[in-house]
Amino acid sequence: MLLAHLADLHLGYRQYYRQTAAGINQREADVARAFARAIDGVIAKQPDVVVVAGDLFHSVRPTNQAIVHCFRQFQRLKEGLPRARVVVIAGNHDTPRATETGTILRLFAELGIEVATDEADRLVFPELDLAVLAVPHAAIATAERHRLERQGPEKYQILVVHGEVDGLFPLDRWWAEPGGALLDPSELAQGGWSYVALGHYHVMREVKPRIWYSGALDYVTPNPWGELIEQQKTGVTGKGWLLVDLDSGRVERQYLEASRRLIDLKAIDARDRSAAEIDQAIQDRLGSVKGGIDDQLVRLVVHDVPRHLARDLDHAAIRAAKARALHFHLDLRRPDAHRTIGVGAPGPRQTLADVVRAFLARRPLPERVERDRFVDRGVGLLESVSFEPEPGA
Ligand SMILES: [Mn+2]
Repeated sequence: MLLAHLADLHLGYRQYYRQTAAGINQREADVARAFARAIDGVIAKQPDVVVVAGDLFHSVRPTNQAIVHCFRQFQRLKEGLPRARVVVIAGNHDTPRATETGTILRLFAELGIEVATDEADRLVFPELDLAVLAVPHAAIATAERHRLERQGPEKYQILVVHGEVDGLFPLDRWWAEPGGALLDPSELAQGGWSYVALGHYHVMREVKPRIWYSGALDYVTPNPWGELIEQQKTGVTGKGWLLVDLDSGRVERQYLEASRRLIDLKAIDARDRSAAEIDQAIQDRLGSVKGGIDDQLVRLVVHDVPRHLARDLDHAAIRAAKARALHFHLDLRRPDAHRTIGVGAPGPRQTLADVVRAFLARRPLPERVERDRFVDRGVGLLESVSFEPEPGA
């Protein structure tokens, strides 16, 4: 019995300014293509059941273009796998704050897909001896929810749920997706499941045997560089979906061909260097990329760049690099950005990050929000924004 596990498609996601010849945001087109490639791969493997663990769309009100694309891909899936069961749940990105807003996901029920948007739904497929407990974000985000454990006599019991497994996300998790419901890993492990298909964490990851995040199909968080670091920690080499043998518990990673590369260049230390030397170091780094930076996503961090040196850099050369790459993020960091100061410590040379940290440390919070994580995310978001001085400014 084979299961295909996908999650976090984020169709309609847009980033950067470049458009395709057809006038579509280039990254939105990449994300759409990744889904089409995943559907090709799923059809080729002929699974008995396909689950999509939330965040089909990046927003509650996706564009018509994203809806049509999603509909066509599911239609291809149903035509390619006429006997397979397909189960979809809503993630936090698919779930409207107000219930009267409604959700577009129900549209896909027209194709014979099982869709859970508000409440947990226990779906039984007798011909497969299979039960799927589909738990959308709205059903897990409430305080009074049912325990997630298997019921009934079916041999194969699958849980599909969208949320954050407590303790799994890295401490420097500010790049990760906010807004997920918390899941207790021991509850998942003790539920008696044949397999737990998780959504929300965008990097492929085994939580425990038979409990997995498939990750997203492309880099669709505001800061993909943190995802690269996470991938390296766990030996993951890209984005894709999972093919699961429910009998043996064997999980095969199905990597997708990426539309473009994500290149995080080795950081430069600008201390005691002149503007010309920094310029040279930047060009050396860019020149070291095999195959070139054209149409790729590139980041280069330069530490210890005082404001006056940043102004004196060769901005024409930097602009040229930005024009070649799909996105070139030259992240110039000022010397004092490194300094760490205790929470709330006053001082004449507080950085902006210090001020924000001190403010967030005092801000009243709802009881359920953990202060340290809240503060780290706020400061992380601030620090993810580089300063890129205008020439002559
Ligand atoms: Mn997501």
